[in-house]
Amino acid sequence: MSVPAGTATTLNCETIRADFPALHQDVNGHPLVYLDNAATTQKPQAVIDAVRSFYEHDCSNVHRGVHALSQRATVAFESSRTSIKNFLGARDSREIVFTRSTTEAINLVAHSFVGPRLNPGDEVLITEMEHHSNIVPWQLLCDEKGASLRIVPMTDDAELILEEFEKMISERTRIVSVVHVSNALGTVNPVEEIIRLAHDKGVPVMVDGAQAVPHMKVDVEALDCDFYAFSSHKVYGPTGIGVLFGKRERLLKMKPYQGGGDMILSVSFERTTFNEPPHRFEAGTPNIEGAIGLAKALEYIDDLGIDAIQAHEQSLLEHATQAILEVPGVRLIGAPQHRAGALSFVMEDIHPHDIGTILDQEGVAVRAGHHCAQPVMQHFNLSATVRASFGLYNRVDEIDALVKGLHSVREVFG
Ligand code: C6P
Repeated sequence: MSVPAGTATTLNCETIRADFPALHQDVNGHPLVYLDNAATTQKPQAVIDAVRSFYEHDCSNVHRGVHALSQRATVAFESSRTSIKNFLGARDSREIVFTRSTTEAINLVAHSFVGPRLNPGDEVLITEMEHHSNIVPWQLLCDEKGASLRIVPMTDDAELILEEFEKMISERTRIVSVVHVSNALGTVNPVEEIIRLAHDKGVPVMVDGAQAVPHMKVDVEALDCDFYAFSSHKVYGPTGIGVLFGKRERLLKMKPYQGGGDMILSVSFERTTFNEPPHRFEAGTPNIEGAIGLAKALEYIDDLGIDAIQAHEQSLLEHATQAILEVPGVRLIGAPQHRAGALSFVMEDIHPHDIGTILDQEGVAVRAGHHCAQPVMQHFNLSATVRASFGLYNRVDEIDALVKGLHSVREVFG
């Protein structure tokens, strides 16, 4: 596939789909309809080839060897960091830390930035629509430090209540950590405004961008966030690698996350001195092929144009919203003004797991469960929902297959 950078206004799904080998298979006798992109995305051939090429030609450790393979691996690894810096609109590639995932990025900030600054009685402010990855690390830290975790509520439409947020930021707040796009609801949060309000009170902000980066332009400089995290596997890249953007002045003042090779300048039994960021936070041999594959995935997105991807996915969401609601007994969860990537719904008297199982019989892959966001489920008094989540390769006829599957569910359950 070759589309000149930034020129695409609509996506040619057929050309794109040809790039994704895993999409071309039958599941339970039906062509696969993959609508579980919020859990993880399929990978284009270019990403698979980049990972494979590393193992076939350049396989070596980074930052350690003087030999040719190690130098090639180091150049490829570090130029991936530069690609990610450009993709996120960061100023400096030293602001890009490779992690295992969004989860690890949040844990890193909790441990190395907030932990040393958190005292008994201090507060960490998150929201009611967080993924467990943006709840539990803060809970652990608050318990350890005698601090409080405070929760910004949301409405039944699944929108954050900003007036409450404003009231809850206090002189005790040490960080605001907020999800950019909710994985369980699809709500796009007004993070620009949240960051501005927090900064007005001198409070740093961490953004969980796991579900935003695949669906919209993210510019960390324009957002002015202090930290931003995302996972490669949700943006068509390999699993096992994620990214933490951190403002340089913040990273410079942070203590290491883990100890080991590559994060040090010198070690003796008496004293160890630490490397500069980002290496200070990357102990041990990194996921080299993951970084290379991720850079390739971001290049793939850039070639299509993130605006074209967003427009395509928005039209899928609009179609899905209308079509699903026409199925008797279906109720969508939340009605936010801005939604991206995912829709959650329930069907009267039918458990989401049963819906997911019957859809799978028709080749339709969705997620059924609490989506690692149990407080969201509690808000709506539910134990689970069905979630359909979309990616750049999905087509309108796949939504029609989902809707047909939902009619089958009704028939099975009378
Ligand atoms: N959500 C989902 O099906 P990791 O596992 O570290 O790559 O991503 C964690 C994470 C953090 N924040 C948000 C908003 C997320 O959606 C996720 C992952 C997947 O919704 C798997 S639970």
